[in-house]
Amino acid sequence: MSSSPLIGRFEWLTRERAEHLAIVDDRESVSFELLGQRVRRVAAELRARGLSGRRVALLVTQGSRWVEAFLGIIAADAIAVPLSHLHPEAEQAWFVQTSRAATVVASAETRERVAGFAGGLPVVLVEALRESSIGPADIDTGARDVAVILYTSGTTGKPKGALISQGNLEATARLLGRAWQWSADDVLLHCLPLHHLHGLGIALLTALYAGSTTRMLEKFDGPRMWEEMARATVVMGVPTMHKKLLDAFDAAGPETQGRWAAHAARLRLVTSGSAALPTTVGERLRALTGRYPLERFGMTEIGVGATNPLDGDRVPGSCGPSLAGMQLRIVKEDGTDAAPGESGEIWIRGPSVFLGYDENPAATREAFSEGWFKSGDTAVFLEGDYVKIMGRTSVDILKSGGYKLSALEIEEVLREHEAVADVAVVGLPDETWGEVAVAAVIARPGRRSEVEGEALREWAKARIASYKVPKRVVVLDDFPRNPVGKVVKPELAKVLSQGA
Ligand code: MLC
Ligand code: AMP
Repeated sequence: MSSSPLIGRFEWLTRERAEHLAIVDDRESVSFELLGQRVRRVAAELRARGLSGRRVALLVTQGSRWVEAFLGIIAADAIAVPLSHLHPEAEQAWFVQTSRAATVVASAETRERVAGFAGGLPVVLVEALRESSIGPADIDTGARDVAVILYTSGTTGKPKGALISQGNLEATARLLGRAWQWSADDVLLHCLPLHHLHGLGIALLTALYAGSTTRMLEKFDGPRMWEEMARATVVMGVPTMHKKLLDAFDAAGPETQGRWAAHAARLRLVTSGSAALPTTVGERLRALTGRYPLERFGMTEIGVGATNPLDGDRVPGSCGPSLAGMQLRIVKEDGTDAAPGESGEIWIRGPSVFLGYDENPAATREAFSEGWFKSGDTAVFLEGDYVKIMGRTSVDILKSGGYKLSALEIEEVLREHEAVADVAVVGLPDETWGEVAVAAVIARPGRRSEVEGEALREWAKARIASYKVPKRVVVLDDFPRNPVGKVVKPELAKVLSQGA
């Protein structure tokens, strides 16, 4: 038996639930036994290549091959750096270099793209790794501290790499397994991106850990989700997915709606997280599924900190009390704990709190106070320890469709455009995305047309993921500024909302 908490659990599952399906994707259905065999082969190959203890990036189509590559990297005692197909080449190269990846694992479909940004690093195909002839390795990982690096945007320009251990991932899977009563009978319908904690730790690994089956789609697709719900017990999503599911429902004919409503009514659990769930969306889901969706609060750095109960009262607009096994405080500016109704910052402590930021001891130090992780979220306790999130403490952090965006990172990129004299990015409320990034730009004299309309957006798409590209660019003569010349973003947001 492996000494590693996460891999040890999978080893047990591959024996005890050998025939049970672990992953079902559009190509194949993989039992726990087969998953275990393939993970061992991937691990054996990676070890033979001297990658234990090294960082291994992966850009693999979502599905069984992604899971095999990811678990194989961990079982080889290497550190996984999941990449996303949404990032253009320049960003991918940055992630690979910054993480100091030694190799990139690709799949047949992603091979060409990976070759474009791997910068001379070896590229190996998961299809070859999982058919290795070396012979399955005995998994005896030393369970080095770091299992995975997930990049998350912060209040500084570039994203920071959060160092997450196997113990962290195991804790999230175990605590959620208990709180949400996961069982081997569950079938998770999975459509979340796997390079973020929601899709990876909260959804996929929690389901696998419980010995459940995961029906994995390559990407979110409203109508397909409704059809696949027929065979699912659990659906997890960000609020934008739930909104888009409802939009797809509304666009369907009466017969289809009847079928989809029957699928929804059979679900055991629908969860929402990564951003605030609008109560209008929640209530419509209640009407279709019979229960208000279970909203919970989480973060890359901490796993899940608070959750509404599976069986008790789910309070719309709240994320429930702290997850059993985690501790949560709301701390006022003066460092004392907030009484119910008083606002403060959420601080978290517990087994799923990450190890720190990669190569960034200053940011790590700043993020903690006496062992508590300071989330940067403002919140209040309602009655009965239920937490209500009021928003981010920093105006420069946006949440759009569940992705965390840094206004400063986007500004830094847009400022490189030669026709841009100055730029400020703010978040504006949006029905579908929760919040959208909008860029206010001061153009250099005579160069307005180079940034107006779609011009700056198109230019930016080659440099940053399109979900980070501001949905709207507004050219202004100047920004609202304070006496020392600093842009007053709340004022700017008002100006931009009026012009919307
Ligand atoms: C896509 N676009 C977005 C966007 N997603 N723009 C802003 N915000 C987003 N989140 C862009 C596309 O690039 C495209 O740009 C245009 O919007 C239309 O895209 P689409 O086809 O409508 O989008 P879709 O593919 O359906 O994606 C929507 C989505 C996706 C909701 C499925 O955003 C998504 O997977 N979000 C999940 C994010 C997530 O997992 N976060 C978890 C973080 S962990 P253009 O210009 O090319 O047309 C965490 C911890 C916790 O937060 O607690 O869970
Ligand atoms: P990320 O850094 O991408 O992991 O995003 C974590 C952030 O998402 C948290 O700090 C919150 O700001 C936000 N978040 C997560 N869940 C919720 C929720 N249920 N309601 C409001 N915000 C949330």
